Amino acid sequence: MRVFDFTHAIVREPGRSVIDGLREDRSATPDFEGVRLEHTTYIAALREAGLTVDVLLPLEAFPDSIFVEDPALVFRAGAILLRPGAPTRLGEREEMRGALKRHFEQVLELEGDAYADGGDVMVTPEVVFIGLSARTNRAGAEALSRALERLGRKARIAETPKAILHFKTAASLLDEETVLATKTMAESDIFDRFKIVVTPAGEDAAANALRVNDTVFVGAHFPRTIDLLVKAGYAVKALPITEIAKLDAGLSCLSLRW
Ligand code: CIR
Repeated sequence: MRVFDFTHAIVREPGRSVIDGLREDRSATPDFEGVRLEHTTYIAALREAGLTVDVLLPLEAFPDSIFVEDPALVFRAGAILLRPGAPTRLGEREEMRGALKRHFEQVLELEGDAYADGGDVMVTPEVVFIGLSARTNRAGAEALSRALERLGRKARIAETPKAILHFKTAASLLDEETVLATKTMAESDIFDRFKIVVTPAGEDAAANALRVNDTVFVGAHFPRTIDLLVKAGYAVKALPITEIAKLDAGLSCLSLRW
């Protein structure tokens, strides 16, 4: 099985509080109905790709809790409960525990007071990249490396370029040997063993794409990236993500997949 072959996913419906989620740019408020519609469309795309989706109930107390990828990391062999780096998101960890216990026999935990967000973790066939960021500190990355080892995965800690929220804000896996990455990420030596498709100018945010089985999910508002990927032979599913993008998020962080 390839690292992007999945049969299951966990998502969480947005609560009304989602519009109060963390975001750098306070100028445009996301529209709740818009977020909900984009989220519903995303779930439908996962199902269409063949996944069984466990939809968790909204959590009004945690505006960012639709981004289920940040408090946990899952593999077929087991799950890891993380410690999100944003103080307002740390409580999402406990809210995820029950769902992980339901689906996985083995649930490991990031211990101590270190922190790591799933958005900083990119699983590739050989290694699992852990990007250091404002949300993932070195102690968190090291604790996560040890947990990954217990699940039979080798970790590689990397620097996330400055001003990028999460490692996967700027890169995603397209296939076993190719990544989609922003120019900045492509120019670092992080992906020296990969072929790199660079996001076209003005479409940096398209790098937060998501390979699910034979399909690559890409934001529908990135026509040049879509064109590039289609020409390269990928089966692309264009998904609306403009309201959710106002919350500094993309397509990978909306689900946990295994
Ligand atoms: C946050 O700042 O935590 C949320 N508003 C967005 C999180 C997006 N997650 C991700 O990129 N992995």
